[in-house]
Amino acid sequence: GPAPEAPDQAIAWLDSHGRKFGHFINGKWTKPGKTFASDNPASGDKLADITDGTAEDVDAAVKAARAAFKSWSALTGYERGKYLYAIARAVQKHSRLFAVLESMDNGKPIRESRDADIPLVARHFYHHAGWATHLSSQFPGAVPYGVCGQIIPWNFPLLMLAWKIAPALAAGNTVVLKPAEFTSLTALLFAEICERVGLPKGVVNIVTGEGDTGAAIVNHPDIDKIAFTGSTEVGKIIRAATAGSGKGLSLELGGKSPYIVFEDADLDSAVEGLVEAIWFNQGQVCCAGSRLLVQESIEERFIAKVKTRMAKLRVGDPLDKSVDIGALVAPVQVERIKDLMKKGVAEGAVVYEPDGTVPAKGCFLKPALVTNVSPANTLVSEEIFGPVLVAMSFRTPEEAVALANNTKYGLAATLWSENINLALDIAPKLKAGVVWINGTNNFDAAVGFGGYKESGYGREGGREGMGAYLKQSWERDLKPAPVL
Ligand code: TXE
Repeated sequence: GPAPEAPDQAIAWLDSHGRKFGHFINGKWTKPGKTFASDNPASGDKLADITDGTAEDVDAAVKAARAAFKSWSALTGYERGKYLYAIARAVQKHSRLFAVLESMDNGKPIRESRDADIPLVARHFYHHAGWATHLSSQFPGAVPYGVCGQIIPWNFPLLMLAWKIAPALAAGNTVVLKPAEFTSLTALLFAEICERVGLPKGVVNIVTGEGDTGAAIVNHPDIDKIAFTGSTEVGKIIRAATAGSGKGLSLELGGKSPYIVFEDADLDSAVEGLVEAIWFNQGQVCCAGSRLLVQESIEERFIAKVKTRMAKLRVGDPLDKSVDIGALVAPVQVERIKDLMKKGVAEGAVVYEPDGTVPAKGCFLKPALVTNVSPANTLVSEEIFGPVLVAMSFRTPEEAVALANNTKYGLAATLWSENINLALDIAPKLKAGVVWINGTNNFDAAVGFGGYKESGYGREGGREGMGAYLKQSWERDLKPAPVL
């Protein structure tokens, strides 16, 4: 096969920072403070030391963002759009470095960071550069919020940054963003991109840190809007913490999305879709198709096909271009998944894993298929966030809908059928923010993404996502009418 992607360029970049990073505040790098280690989950080796942001660091970043807001929001959309185009081009120019660094930091296969994550990042900035130019015609009277606090997870580090920063900047907001503690590196490289394209200082501020740093952002009195992607547990804390504060809020949280295969589906395509749905990014995807619901009449045949396909999935070095499943993000996530599996098995679940080995060192898990479960099983009800597919069967379309909606989440759903009448009948009955038919995990900057129920609220992408960073004309603070 082809030689693995070389890490040299990423290592040279880390070395150029002495492998120790401060924050990026007001266009400058701060001196590193108290730090924690960021490791490569495939090897366990330390990549860099990252500063654990304090409340004072967050305050400095908010002050910088507040000061920058005045002139940034006063630019025309066209002028802001030019910066977003410049960022998009710079991401493309350095896409190899970004992809390798992302795979080293997060553990995802290079094929995914190279072909999915980084191109989608560039796409998101291009798309929102276009929005910036058209704001006054598309959202007449709307104004930006001000300073946005943005907290993101570790599963798509740079892509989640793009989802947050691109619309915020297009609208004229300034931002304080905290990457997840496991994966700060591409956000820090992104800060350097902002420097290089000459983005005015204070428009983008990156503060690294753990949960406490995130909480300091959420609770800062001079932040106007919070955008969070992460666990439902933390989402609930943030919702409570911001209630009554007047801050805008959007939450993109967990999921347990159904993947429904009807008896008339193109089974081979449905199997390929399933690989994408649950084994993309080691299953660490909020909208992962983690609950297979297969019609009883084809259950045996379909499960056999899935097992055959699973045996062909290659688990290993994320920088190896032929690897399908890389490393999970951190040992704590591997332990979390193993604990859930133990619980599920104790409740009666049967686990299939293909033969073969995975690297002894590093955060690797084989793909797994869980059967013999009822809706009450932990593995059916809880988000596993790993390479674990849970399968159940149904007899009628009505039963498929009932099973699909029997969850506290509602982020995404997938259905496969060659019968367009059936597909169009079922799709609107699924309580999910996005429904894919005969395809899965299709993302586009032009389409809103977000959840129902405990998967959160608010949309990112599309017109709704753009509007989420603008105060609409009817929300603006009304000045009292002058007394004549
Ligand atoms: O998430 P956290 P964790 C789910 C998934 C995963 C589980 C745990 O099931 O196994 O959550 O992951 C910051 N105030 N998802 O513990 O803690 C934190 O520093 C403010 C699904 O890593 O929610 C990080 O930047 N911020 C999800 C971000 O929140 C706080 C993606 C997410 O971390 C905070 C990630 C606090 N009190 C996990 N505590 C998805 N929807 O894709 C932590 N943070």
